[in-house]
Amino acid sequence: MNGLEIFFAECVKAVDAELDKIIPSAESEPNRLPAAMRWSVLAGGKRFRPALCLAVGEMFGASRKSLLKTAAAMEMIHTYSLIHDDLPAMDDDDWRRGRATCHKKFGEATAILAGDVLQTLAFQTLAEDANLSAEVRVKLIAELAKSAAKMVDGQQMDLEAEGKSIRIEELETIHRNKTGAMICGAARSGAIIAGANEAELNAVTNYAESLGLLFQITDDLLDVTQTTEVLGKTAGKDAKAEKATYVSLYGLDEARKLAEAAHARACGELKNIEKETNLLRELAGFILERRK
Ligand code: GRG
Repeated sequence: MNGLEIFFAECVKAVDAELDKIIPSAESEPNRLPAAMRWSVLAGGKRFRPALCLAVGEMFGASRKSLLKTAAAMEMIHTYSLIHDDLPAMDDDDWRRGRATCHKKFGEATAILAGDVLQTLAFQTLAEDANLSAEVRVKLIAELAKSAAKMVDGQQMDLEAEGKSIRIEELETIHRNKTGAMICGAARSGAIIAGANEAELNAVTNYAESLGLLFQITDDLLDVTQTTEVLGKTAGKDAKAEKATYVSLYGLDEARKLAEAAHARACGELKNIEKETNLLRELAGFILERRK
């Protein structure tokens, strides 16, 4: 394994252990909510947002212990969004993270509630994190609330754009919100925990914004170039839903060039951070090259 693979493997292990501690056990309650939460959260997933939070925080000198609960909270919000995104009223998908979607397994009402409770549990986790000062906790809660609200806004814009022809600027606004906001929030939260200064926080924000766009462009590319089996979610959905994507607006080759440009912008921003930024460069490379 190379350095990045080792980092990711460690992250997945530590974050999954934290999530396992935070989320109630399936036996703890007489209802099926904990089982539904666990079904979706502990189903794998790349754990990219938690990894980014840890990478940025550790680069600025924060301990892993101080970052882990926030990283887990990011993943809970992300998973809630996936559960709700898969619902019949939204993307209506049967397949996520290589298994049945939450509503297919537990029914629609339970899936809605599992998403809801993952969201509230994420904020509770931040509010109660005894490794952090009260001041930092409040900053993190505000950061997560803003990121999650932007994500919801982006989802609404995305739904309203379905079947319409939109301009590239609109597409970018949708994705800066829907996908980019949580990626940006994860990176900024790591920096906040580490006590990064204003200039450092700005550089991290610029890096993560480009990374968020890169993530979405590669997502659009994978939707047309990869199989459902490899992705663990239904491939080819964007064209079916008549969604405007980087591929539908630009074609495959041009979309790849846009991905390379977003990658270059993300890496270029790292020059403004006077720390060892290699891992962040590698994370951007991982997103550019990802196969799922
Ligand atoms: C329903 C509130 C609400 C929001 C939905 C996240 C989202 C907003 C929709 C998901 C649809 C989608 C495919 C978005 C593109 C980018 C994205 C967030 C992909 C999924 O994230 P990954 O690839 O998934 O990190 P894993 O499973 O690896 O965590």
